[in-house]
Amino acid sequence: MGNSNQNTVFSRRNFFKLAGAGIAASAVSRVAMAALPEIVSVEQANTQAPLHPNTGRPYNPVVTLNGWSLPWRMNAGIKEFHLVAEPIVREIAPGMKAHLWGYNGQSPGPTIEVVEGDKVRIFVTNRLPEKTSVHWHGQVLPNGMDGVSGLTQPAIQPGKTFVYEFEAKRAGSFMYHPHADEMTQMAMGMMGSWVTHPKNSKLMAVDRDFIFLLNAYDIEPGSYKPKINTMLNFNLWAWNSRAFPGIDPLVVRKNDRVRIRIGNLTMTNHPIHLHGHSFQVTGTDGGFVPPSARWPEVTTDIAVGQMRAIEFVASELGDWAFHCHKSHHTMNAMGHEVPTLLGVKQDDLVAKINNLVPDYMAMGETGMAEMSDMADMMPMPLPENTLPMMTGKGQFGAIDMGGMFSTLKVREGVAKNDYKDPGSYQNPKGTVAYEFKGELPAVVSQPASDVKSVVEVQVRKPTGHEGH
Ligand SMILES: [Cu+2]
Repeated sequence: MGNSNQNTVFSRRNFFKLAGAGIAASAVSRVAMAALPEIVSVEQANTQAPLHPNTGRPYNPVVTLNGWSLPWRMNAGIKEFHLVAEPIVREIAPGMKAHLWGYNGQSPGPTIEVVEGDKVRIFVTNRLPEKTSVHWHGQVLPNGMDGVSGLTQPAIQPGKTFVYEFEAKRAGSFMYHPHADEMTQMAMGMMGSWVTHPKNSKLMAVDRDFIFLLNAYDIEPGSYKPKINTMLNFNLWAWNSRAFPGIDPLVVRKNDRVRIRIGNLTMTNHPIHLHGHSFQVTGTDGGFVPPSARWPEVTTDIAVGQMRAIEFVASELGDWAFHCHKSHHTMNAMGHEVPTLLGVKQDDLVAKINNLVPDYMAMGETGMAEMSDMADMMPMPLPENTLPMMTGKGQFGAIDMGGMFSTLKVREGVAKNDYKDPGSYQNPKGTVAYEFKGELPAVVSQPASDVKSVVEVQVRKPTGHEGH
């Protein structure tokens, strides 16, 4: 921790304690004379309290899942932010840390929140070992502020600071990411969310407003750095650089109107699925969707480079699964190369392998869930710094999930700004699936229906091939 104003690193939690709701204002007073806005950095990977605006136009702040929003200062009517591109260490989930590149201490970088019509100035300091730039994905802005190195500006060389200035013209959900050596820098975790709130804070108002980015890494078990030229074979599917069980739950009060904004900066699409409710897609990175163009959904596909905002009323109490529907995206690193062993008797094999590898255990004979059940009973030795394929524990046992998975926790009487995990849902008596303990009836063969016999008649049977 340096004593220069421009180098101050502090715990955001303490900062909130000190400043209360006055975070933006106190940041200003401490550095009022400095040429550059203070650099705010965060060390925790858990969801931070929403940043309520203390200067500028009012708005309802978002909650960044496993992330935070960047404080700003007002300078002659302009909102000034300071982003620092730098190598960081991110906890992907308890038990695994990754050496990534990010902004202001974390990957993804902090969410930037402004209001439609705000004049914005963003200082970007490059502390990476190579050049970078920041592209403001989805913004309508002067061409020279678009952040495409070589095309719209010279790249920001290591050690240099560049200034971006534009007006936030359109309300909506956006992203930021480098446009210089993109393959490396995005594979290393450089990205962040951007929200432009509507000028009229009553427009599109919700009770809880979450945001996160979909991202993916290829980090070999036992190592710390992502492989940057992987195109398809990622082994860590993450939300805001966290994998389940490292992703916080989305906590809401019953009958809250909820918005979840999700941006995709991976190299594949993700069908995001919510249990127990139906939602509407109310926003894209092009802005809000007119009400007449919305339809009910329980899964929405988010293509590469897209941002989607979904909205619903959290009418159903419970712990509802919320996840990517590609089943390989709800798995963690260990186990991607495991062959299918369903139904394969391994007893003899294990005896033989045990001569060579004493600790070898047979796995997958009845499905892969035995891996998480086993981990439950006796933790298996894992290589250092990786995550078991499927994990997470619920009140009824192993959840068998990893990667892009979390829960929407709907509860009665949650206080307005309370986002802390309320624990497992207490299901009312008689509302949980239960075991039937009686006799099973015999299997009855369904006689072929008329339709089926018609089809059979129409199929020309091959003749003279009895031997086949
Ligand atoms: Cu997915």
